[in-house]
Amino acid sequence: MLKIYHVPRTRSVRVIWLCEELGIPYEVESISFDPEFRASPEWRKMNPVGKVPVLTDGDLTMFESGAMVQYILDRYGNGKLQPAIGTPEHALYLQWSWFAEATFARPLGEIVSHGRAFAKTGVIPEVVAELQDRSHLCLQAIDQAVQNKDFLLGEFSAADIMMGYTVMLTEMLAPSDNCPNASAYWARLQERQACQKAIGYGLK
Ligand SMILES: N[C@@H](CCC(=O)N[C@@H](CS)C(=O)NCC(=O)O)C(=O)O
Repeated sequence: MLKIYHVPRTRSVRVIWLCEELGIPYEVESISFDPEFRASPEWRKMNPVGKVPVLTDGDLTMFESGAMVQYILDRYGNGKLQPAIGTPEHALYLQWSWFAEATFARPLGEIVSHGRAFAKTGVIPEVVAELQDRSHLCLQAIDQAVQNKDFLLGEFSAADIMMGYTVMLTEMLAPSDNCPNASAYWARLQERQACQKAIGYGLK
């Protein structure tokens, strides 16, 4: 049985969302996001850098949300939510999935880290603005990509789950009114029951 170690509003949302879309069984263990817990030897054994999420499947323990998504698809997905491996469509599926975490989420994560590092003295507005600019460039890429289609590949795929979470982070950390197609895309994603369930999981 898949077990997802979850904190609301974190990247474990992606993993719950995927399991819901696929209709496969999973268990959720809600964990603390306190830095003390994440620094504990117990948690570091699960995630060596003390982040969230973690996925276990029997003896397998994984960190990195995108890798979890790919593992679940390949092992339990029966070909759903990703194009056939080795096709140009799969290449684009990989591109958008990686872009969501490696390029787009990066400046957003830095905004959080900067806020934490400068919590006492106050953030440096120029630094935050530069990071937000980099996020907006990524959002513009999404705005263009979904100009004439509902989802990144046309049909809904797991790349939209990867991207949906990052767009949600953008809304929280670098909101922009200048990307109407991206906003409509995010609204479309939020209409999905699986998305609603994942985002709401564990929220009071
Ligand atoms: N690339 C990692 C990023 C993990 C990550 O940054 N998780 C956040 C929550 S969504 C976290 O644990 N932040 C706490 C910290 O960085 O101290 C993944 O996709 O799993």
